Amino acid sequence: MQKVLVIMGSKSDLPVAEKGLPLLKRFGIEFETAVASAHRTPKRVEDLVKGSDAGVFIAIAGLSAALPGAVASFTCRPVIGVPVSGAVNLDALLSVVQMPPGIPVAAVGLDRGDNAAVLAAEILSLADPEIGRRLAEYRKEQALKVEADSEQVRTDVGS
Ligand code: RP5
Repeated sequence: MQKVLVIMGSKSDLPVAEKGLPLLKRFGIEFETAVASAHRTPKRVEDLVKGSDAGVFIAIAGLSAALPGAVASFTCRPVIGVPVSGAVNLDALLSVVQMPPGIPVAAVGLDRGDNAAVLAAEILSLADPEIGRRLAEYRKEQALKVEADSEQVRTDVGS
């Protein structure tokens, strides 16, 4: 079950999803995408989740951002919620974080579709060493970038 279902509350959330999709590909994780609204198409959300064999769900939404919680209500598998930024920001962030007892959503930061993909990979790596190997490689690259940036800054400021 090394699959991720990425659900967006609206097509306008796609740029946030697109931060994570290349990472899922890189980690060798199969994914499907869908648009479904917690408020406008609740039955569609239910059907998508109940009909999915994904091991992890990523739910992306802004404004009242009910989608991650709605997805979690239909599954016992892990749900990662990505709040989408807007005019207010705290609305979506708090909505994703403030789940009631017993139905958690793993919230990442505003617009952090990339971190949602990495977290999904971390969860799936527990049962798949190849995903773990690719994750370790990715993390090493990130560390090397920081070191290269540090060297660049040192050169730029001349000390
Ligand atoms: C969009 O409305 C937002 O980005 C969000 O994903 C969506 C929320 O819609 P509902 O699920 O509340 O209908 O503009």
